[in-house]
Amino acid sequence: MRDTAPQPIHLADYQPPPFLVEDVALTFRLAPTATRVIAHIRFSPNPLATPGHDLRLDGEGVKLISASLNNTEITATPDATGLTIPAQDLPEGPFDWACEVEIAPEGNTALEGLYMSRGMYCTQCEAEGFRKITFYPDRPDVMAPFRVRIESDLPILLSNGNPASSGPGWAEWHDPHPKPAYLFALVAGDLVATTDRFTTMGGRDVALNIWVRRGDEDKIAYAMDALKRSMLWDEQVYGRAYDLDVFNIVAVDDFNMGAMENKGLNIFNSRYVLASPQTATDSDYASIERIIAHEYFHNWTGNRITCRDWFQLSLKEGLTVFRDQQFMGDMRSHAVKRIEDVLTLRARQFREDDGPLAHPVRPESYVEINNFYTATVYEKGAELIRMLQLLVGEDRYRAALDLYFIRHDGQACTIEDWIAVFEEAAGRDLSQFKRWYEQAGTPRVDVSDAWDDGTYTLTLRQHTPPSHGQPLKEPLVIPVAMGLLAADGTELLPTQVLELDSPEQSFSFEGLPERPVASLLRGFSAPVVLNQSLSREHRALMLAHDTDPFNRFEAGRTLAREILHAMVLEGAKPGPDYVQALRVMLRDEALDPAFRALALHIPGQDDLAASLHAAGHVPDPDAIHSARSTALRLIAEALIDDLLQVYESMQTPGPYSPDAKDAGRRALRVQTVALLARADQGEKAAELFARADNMTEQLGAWGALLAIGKGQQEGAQFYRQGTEERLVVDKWFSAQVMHAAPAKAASLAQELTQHPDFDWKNPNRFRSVIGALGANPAGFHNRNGAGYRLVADWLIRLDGVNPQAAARVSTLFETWKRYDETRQSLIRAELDRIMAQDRLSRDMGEMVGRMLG
Ligand code: 0A1
Ligand code: ZN
Repeated sequence: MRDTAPQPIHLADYQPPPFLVEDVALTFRLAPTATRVIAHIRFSPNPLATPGHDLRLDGEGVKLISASLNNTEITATPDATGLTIPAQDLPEGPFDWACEVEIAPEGNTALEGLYMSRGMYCTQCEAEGFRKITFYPDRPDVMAPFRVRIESDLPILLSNGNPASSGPGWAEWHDPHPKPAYLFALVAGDLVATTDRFTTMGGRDVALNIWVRRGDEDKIAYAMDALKRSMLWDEQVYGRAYDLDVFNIVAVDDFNMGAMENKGLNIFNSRYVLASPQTATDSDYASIERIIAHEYFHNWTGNRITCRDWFQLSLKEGLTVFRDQQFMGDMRSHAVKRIEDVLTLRARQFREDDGPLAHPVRPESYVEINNFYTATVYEKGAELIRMLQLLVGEDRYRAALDLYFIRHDGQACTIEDWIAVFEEAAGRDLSQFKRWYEQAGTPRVDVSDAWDDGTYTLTLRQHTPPSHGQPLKEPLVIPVAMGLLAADGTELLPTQVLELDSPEQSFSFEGLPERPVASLLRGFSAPVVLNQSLSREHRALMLAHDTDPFNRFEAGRTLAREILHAMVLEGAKPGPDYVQALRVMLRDEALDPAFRALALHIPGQDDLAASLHAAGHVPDPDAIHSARSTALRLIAEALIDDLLQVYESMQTPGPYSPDAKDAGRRALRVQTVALLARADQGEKAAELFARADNMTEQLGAWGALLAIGKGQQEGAQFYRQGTEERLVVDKWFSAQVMHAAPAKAASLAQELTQHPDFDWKNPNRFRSVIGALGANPAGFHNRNGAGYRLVADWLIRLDGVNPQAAARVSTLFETWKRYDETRQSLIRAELDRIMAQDRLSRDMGEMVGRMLG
């Protein structure tokens, strides 16, 4: 255990930086074990700060070789987190600081700062990685233009901004746009580019380059296409154009997160760039499209306008996620995209918000900021913006954004700045709305209704459960989009938005011909749990007739959840009415196949564990797993002819195309083949596996076989064809673990960690085994505790080399308090064991400490 727990940092303690940076010039002499970094920085006192401060520069793991002030050499003695030049040693007014440091990228396994990935140099500076490169005021409200010179024998040398000049063994870059250090990037390697061009609406001719390792050039066409569509979309929808002459994207194999929006030089986890029909699934293609767009959109929401401090992270992330969701809806289907986004929100953010790691969209304190790149900051943050748009209307939303871009370009901003542009553009007070940023936890909205002679009255009550440090919550402004349906399915009242802003409120609708069924929270208009008790007939009515596609989906999902609860708790069986409703949906050719595929998915194990817990039960992962398996078998047996027919009809003629239309057909095909396997029709999946010319169908078919205890032969073939493809081998690992039978999952995962291809220091590979075990809840939570032990062993091991990646995976334990006493004590023992480690990282210490509460 560590002697002293690291101290939290509080939003309330924010102080403006005492010194601003006018200009930065960096020279890198690259060498794997001894890279030299020479920095020349011009500082000036910040007029907004009190005078007389020491100069404090952050720096971690950097060896100081020499330093000077205004060209006079000085001696400075760094401590563990940086160095201080006392105020009395500083010249009056602006001054030049220079220093030379040495760093060792080869030994940097944390993948933060400057590191190496298979012979290539690469950086990751968000959130606080720049301090591992040189001494610097490493905070987002210090923005400066950068000049960078790279010296190396490697052929390709890249940094932010525009190329300035180059010669044999060196290259210089200039980024004229002032930026915080977290957006700094450098790449050097033997890379090849595919180049394209884009002309902005202002007439700027931009070179677009996607850099990959030799051999991967054939896998970037889709990413390039997505980039060009993103650039055009941001001009057309937000009026935002690109602002440099080049836009570089680099794919790197070792990367902690998905991708990074460094100015003019986006760096991507290769799994979100590289795609061919044989190596990537349709959902990989969709992720590539989304993440390419996300990083590109950051150029305005994040880079041109950045965050004042890390508490404001959702200012850039929530907004950019909202923008990428809008983009994906425009590119594909709004209805399907909304359903997928809500499923992700519930699976990740509601899970977080209901457990010990709950925190507000704008947290008030943190120990390690890297632990706050969460579903709450990202996905719930995006939901807040969606609600703002709904509350003020699309035109005023756009006016607010225009004002935001004009007023704050080049600044480091806060959530207050953001709310203010909405208040001005919409002419309304949003102080109550701001609570959404400040209160953790998912609000509950309980519904009751009454009918009296033509008048229908809806009563809505809201409450948000207590969370760590926030025992009492204030009422929020909750936009509830709703409509009313008649018993025959016709719409009596089209969608309108109710604003629920008190603990309890009633809304009356007069002059109705009959008692209606209320279709509430259409489009999932607010990130809340809606408790509306409806009969099965009414849910079936909504499933068949609601004009809102989200609520149609939701009605089916809620029905399925209720049936599964009854199966888990009472051993019930799915009734014929539910099966018939599924059949109608499955056969409805007017419906988008992608929508039908989603509607056929029954709630997953974790969804059921959460919902059973919310209903006051202690979830039993074994019972959930077996109820789901039984439900899938019974549904499949009852629908076998329909499934066979739809399976055949969903073939995609012609060569593979990742577009939404074909992807939707494949999704339905894979979904039907997986159900057929449950009804003893595994040969269909085997056949599909053998014939498939694309990864979506191949992996879908293999997964269907694995889920019924088959697929050995297919697994061997899958591995053989993928040996040279790291991203395919990741899938080979994860599919086996995810689909393993509960009693065998942990031992299989354990066995796979001994496989020669289990390169555990590579974050993607680590997650493909250890993370995948968490995606097999009955396996992970097996009563013998083997899953818990294995995960804890590996978290401890990874924490020693890559704390950030390890801390993220530790969230597998975040739901531990839902479970029975035996499981809780097994998990507690593992969390205690992690906590007792000698050299526990700050990242892991904070996560486990919060989970232990
Ligand atoms: N800003 C990036 C994600 C990112 C965040 C943190 C990182 O290291 C701690 C790396 C990347 C994005 O939103 O895409
Ligand atoms: Zn982002």
